[in-house]
Amino acid sequence: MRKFLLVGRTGVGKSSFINATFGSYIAETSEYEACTKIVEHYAYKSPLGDVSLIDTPGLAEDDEACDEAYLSLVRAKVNLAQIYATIYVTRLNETRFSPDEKRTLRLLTNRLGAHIWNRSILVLTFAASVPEHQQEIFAEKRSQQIFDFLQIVTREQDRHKKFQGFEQSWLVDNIVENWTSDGSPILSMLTD
Ligand SMILES: Nc1nc2c(ncn2[C@@H]2O[C@H](COP(=O)(O)OP(=O)(O)OP(=O)(O)O)[C@@H](O)[C@H]2O)c(=O)[nH]1
Ligand SMILES: [Mg+2]
Repeated sequence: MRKFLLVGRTGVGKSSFINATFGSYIAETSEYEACTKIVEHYAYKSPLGDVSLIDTPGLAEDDEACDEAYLSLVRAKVNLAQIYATIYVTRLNETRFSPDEKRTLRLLTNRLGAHIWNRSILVLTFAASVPEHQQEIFAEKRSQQIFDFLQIVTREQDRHKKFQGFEQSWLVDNIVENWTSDGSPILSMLTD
């Protein structure tokens, strides 16, 4: 069973991504308030093999103490050595690289370990909120900012093991139906 750990700030669409993958509402989501408070494993049988998607509480909801508590919970509930890949979820339709996002990336690296990025996927949500002709350029900008910052924070931890880049990067919209005809991108991670 391949296990995927979903992480990112509050409200970016981690739980919604799970629902979109399963095609049903199993992970609670919320428009107006930080929603997921626990770490939950969702198992999924696909024609290509079994998958587990692990939902986690969003970071940057409140102060750093809150983030620390959530990350302790992740460490207690998840065997990180068994994670096949980390899925970092963030919104495509943000035009600034926010201090919240930097703090989130730094805390994830410091508290869970730089190795969580060894096999990692970037999921850019709210894609349909960006005009089609700008999606490519937004995606490039967002991933470059995140890549550059992760190189810095991983090098701080161990200068020989700096971030090598995301294995894949997916543009998704969890809410706008039929946004892509390709089905769940998770399936592409099961075929090798
Ligand atoms: N338009 C659009 N809305 C989305 C998308 N993904 C999530 N949303 C909406 O954004 C809000 C937050 O989504 P959640 O899935 O609860 O976000 P989360 O990352 O799980 O948040 P926490 O549990 O607080 O960490 C909900 O109202 C979703 O319907 C997307 O791709 N497009
Ligand atoms: Mg959630």
